[in-house]
Amino acid sequence: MKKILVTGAVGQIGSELTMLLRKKYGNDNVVAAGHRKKPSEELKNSGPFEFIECEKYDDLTNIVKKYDIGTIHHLAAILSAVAEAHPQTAWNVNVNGLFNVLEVARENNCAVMTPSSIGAFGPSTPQDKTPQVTIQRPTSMYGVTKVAGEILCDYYFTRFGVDTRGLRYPGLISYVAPPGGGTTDYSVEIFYGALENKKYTCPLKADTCLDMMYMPDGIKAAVDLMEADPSKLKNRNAFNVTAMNFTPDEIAAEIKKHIPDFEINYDVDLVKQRIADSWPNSMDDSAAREEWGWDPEYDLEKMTKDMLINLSKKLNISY
Ligand code: AKB
Repeated sequence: MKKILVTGAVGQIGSELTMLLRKKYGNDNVVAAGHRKKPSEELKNSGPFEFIECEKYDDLTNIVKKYDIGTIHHLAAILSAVAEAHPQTAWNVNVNGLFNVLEVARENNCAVMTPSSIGAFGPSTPQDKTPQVTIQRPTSMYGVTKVAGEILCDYYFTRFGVDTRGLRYPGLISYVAPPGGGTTDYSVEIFYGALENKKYTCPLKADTCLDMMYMPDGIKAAVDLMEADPSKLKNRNAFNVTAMNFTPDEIAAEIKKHIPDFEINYDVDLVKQRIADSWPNSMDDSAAREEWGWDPEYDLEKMTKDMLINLSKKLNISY
């Protein structure tokens, strides 16, 4: 079989997606690529690992040829809060990096999966049950790069026939690798706070409602989308996918069911709040359900239970 390359393999999605792909398709068939961050022993030792910069054509093309890559899961990206602080870097990594990946994919006949995000929407988008196809005028740099990426992927499909596919992820929650600089990071940090200190100071207002997803559903979505029958895909590059939506107050109440003396308080980060306020409260993911059978397993209750069990084991804390 042609091999799979995962860029951003040391990141929040990449570290778990790589291991799932290795389990499914064989360790040697999945090449993990990181930028600077040290890979975990598990990631490094279970299959091929390479350091690359996706913005560098030679780095990418050499790896694709060396391993005879047929599919690229391109996850290397800068998240929303960091992108707001470093807009040029965000454009370079999120857009120029993707452009390079698409060009190398075109030359080597690879399929490409790349995530978009709820960040691709803005204040003029309908905020509730946001439709699959709607107004996209984001006001964050992250959103600008995500819309550009969606359109670039559409272009490579219609103009060159590259098999591009993508997902608009909501906030992703995981106990394995920490998120790095997103607006939705609070939904992971809150579990560390609850277990380590029985308290957490949230950077978003108590009633900020956002879509979220537990990582097992997130990585399953990427695999399922790439396995979907292409003739059924009408939307292709940016499927709305969600599994739950909640406010900081609501997730705190769910955690309290397991840790009754947990306390949440608020110290609003204006940059993150402005970004969160421009994103939908909830997305309509019926196109993903209809076109390739998207059906998440975890809701708020099930995710919270599983996060606490697994994170407490990882941190060696009982609750
Ligand atoms: C972020 O907060 O930047 C990401 C996202 C929703 O795309 N988690």
